Amino acid sequence: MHNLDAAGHVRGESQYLDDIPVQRGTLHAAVFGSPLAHGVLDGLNLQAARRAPGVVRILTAEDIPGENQIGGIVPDEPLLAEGHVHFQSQPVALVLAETEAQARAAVRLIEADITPLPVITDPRVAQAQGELIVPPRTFRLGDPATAWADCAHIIEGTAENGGQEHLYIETQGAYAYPTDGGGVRVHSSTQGPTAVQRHTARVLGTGMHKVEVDVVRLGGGFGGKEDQATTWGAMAALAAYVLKKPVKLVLPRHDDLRMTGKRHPYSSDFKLGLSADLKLLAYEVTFYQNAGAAADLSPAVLERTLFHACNTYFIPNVRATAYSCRTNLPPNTAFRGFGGPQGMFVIESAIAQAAEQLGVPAYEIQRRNLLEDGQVFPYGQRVEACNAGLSWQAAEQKFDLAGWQDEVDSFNNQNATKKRGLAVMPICFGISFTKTAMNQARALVHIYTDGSVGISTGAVEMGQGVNTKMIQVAARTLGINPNRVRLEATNTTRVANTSPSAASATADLNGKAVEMACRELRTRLLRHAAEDLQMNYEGLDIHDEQVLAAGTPAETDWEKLVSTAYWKRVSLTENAHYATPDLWFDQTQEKGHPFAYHVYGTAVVQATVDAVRGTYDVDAVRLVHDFGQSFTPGIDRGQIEGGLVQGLGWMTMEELIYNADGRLLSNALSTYKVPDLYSVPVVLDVEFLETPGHPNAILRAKAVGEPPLMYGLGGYFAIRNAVRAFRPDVRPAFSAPITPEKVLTSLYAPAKVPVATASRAST
Ligand code: LUZ
Ligand code: MOS
Repeated sequence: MHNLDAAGHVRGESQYLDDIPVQRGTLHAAVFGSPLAHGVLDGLNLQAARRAPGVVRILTAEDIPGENQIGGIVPDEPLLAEGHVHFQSQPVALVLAETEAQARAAVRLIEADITPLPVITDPRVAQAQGELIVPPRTFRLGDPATAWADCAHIIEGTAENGGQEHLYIETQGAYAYPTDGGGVRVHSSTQGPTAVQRHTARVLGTGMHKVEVDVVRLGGGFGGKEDQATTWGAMAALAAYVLKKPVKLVLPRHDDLRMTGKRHPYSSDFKLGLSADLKLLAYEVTFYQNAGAAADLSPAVLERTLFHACNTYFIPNVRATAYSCRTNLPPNTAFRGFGGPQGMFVIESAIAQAAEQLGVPAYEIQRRNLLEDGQVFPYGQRVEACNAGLSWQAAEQKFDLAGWQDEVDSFNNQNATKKRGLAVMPICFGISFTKTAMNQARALVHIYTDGSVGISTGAVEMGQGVNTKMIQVAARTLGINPNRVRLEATNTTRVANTSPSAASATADLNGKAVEMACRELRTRLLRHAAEDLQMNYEGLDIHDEQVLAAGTPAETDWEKLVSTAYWKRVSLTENAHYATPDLWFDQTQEKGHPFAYHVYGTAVVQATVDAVRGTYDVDAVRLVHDFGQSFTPGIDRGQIEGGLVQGLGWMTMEELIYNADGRLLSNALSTYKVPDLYSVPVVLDVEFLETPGHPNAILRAKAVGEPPLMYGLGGYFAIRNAVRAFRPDVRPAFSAPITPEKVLTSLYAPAKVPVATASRAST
């Protein structure tokens, strides 16, 4: 089945936040952000802005009736700055005016009186000064300290990765208005309606029951609206509540780029030990995460970096330590992969460096160390139903890896100004929120008397096709045509206490709840059929799966069944609760069973570098991905393609640059380059690995949201290999993204001198 949203999108009929008709008297808001990255906020001069045309009111921290606090994991983030400012563009005041243009014009008339304080942008500097968001964490397996003695080869190095701007097409925003009885309704472009509800209630000093959050769909999220949509939802609600007027707040792109956090840059040290036959024996890694000025989701992101520190390899002796470092940048946040890609970039860099020093292809090391059933992850979970070897072998055979490498080598022999590089990128990604409690979801299913069905869940549609999946699950479980089923907007009054749509787990968690509710309804209807109608179902064991499948009612029977059930006063509504089974994690030991299952896959990536210009093309990506039993292959393929290209962008061209004052220099699309159509590999081959899927996955179709992003890491190493085909004597620093500038610097580096790191937050 295709994505049910597609027709509305191409016709321009799909409703986003900005398409909600505004009420008469709606005020428009614009945010004044701090001009400095760190300082004491001595005062604000609002006189000129207050007198500006159309301005109705300017709100500051003093106007907050409840708590000025929106921090989730750590309560360290005010909604509006008070006393201090901690990052450039941190929200300080909210201007309400009759039009959007008037609000934005008035913002420019505000002056802040700030005494500057020293600015930190480098996570290692922050760590050295004890500026940590949470205490460091260490995952351990075996004992590297003693294992080094057994290693034939030991390599050490550092790796740096930059951040990444989410660049959802729809910027952050919310529309809020007072409701009957002193409540407020918030239409928010958020992945986490409950987070918006909870923090809005906190800011207003009221109960969550007075705050209704409604989400139809987002024009993209990618993690950027998992936590950080809350700011704008709570601000719009605050103004609506205080002024008793409808208030709309939509960030202009420039504000969105400056004010919101991004993927975390990391700076990391690694030490890797190998045996003579290239087995990985020991790995020590230290991650310095650039968290920005407040915790946001950084501690959870840090944790996932540790979970994915070894990617898809078994290493018997591991010590991985991670510091979450407080800097004066906007708080960095969730972004597809959630710290996993950063961890995986370091182990892949370590393997690449080992390969280069030992004079073997990296894939020889990768292949010999793939995870196998019965081994254990450093966090204590046993490796089960592992498809690492299966996907590797499938890729090796389907794409004739050896023949492909020969082609690349002969191309390189025949070309003086162009060189090719090949890299293999296997992935392993754990599916579940690492915070066990978040792995729960609910679904509310109504069957109406005409046989049509309305479903509410906690899932937020953000282009990933989750609505189509929920409808499929319901239609299959009830045995009816999907066109009878509608998915309602995500609303906190219908489904409460939801986890954000995140962690690749939305379809699994909400889908399982939909499946449970629909099963219960179906069982109830079949019982009614057997007992009251003496239809074909008489005497059937309605709990038997096979009988259920065989007994799918015909369409007309369905309508009769539903209508007669209603007249017999059979309930046609069901509410189900799903919690992923068998999950636990003990943070004191850093051991447990945090994931419902893992997703595997293997990509082979080819890049061609132009030695004259330093430019490159990632010209072919062929991959084998572990979808399990996909029931929406078109949508799932789209997720792989999109994730891959997003990962390639992060690794190759997307370069966030902050200056030493903490100011974002790459603050527009003229200076921040993202992949476009021409960046998509000309050859993009997505093969489905034949596997039975996993019982914890919805209808045995494995999660597809985040894992494919990490295939993009292959682009980095393919380009690097091409550079080294020109210059085998240079070993470029492991510094992502590998921009054309860095490629050129490497190509023209003085002989035998490693090229210095070119991109750190402090440059
Ligand atoms: N969000 C979260 C996530 O709160 N916990 C997670 O483990 C996670 N993983 C991926 C993306 N978002
Ligand atoms: Mo996400 S990074 O699953 O919001």
